[in-house]
Amino acid sequence: MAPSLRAAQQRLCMAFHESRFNTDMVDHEADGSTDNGIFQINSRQWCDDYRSSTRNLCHMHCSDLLTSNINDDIVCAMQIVQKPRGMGAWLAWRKHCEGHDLSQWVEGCNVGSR
Ligand SMILES: [Ca+2]
Repeated sequence: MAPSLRAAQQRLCMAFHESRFNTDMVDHEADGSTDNGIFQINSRQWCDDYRSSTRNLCHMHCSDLLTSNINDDIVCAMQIVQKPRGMGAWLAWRKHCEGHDLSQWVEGCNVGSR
């Protein structure tokens, strides 16, 4: 299987288990930070929600992670994946996707056979 297809499976599985593909989902964490959008990106490290202190490593407002346009969400998620933990940054990925058979996630996408 092409590496890009394998990566797509991992990301789809992660996004489903984090947000059920809900782009405007906000989760409030015990430390006062928020997890935002389809990839549940946390405000402590990655975006600014104007309420908690943040490193804002993606240089964006958390509200931009709640729009139906997920291009900027993907750019931010790509930065998170570059870190040593990789996809392991997402708890739901570790719980539901890591080491699982993910072939269902690209079924019907018509990729890989051409
Ligand atoms: Ca967005």
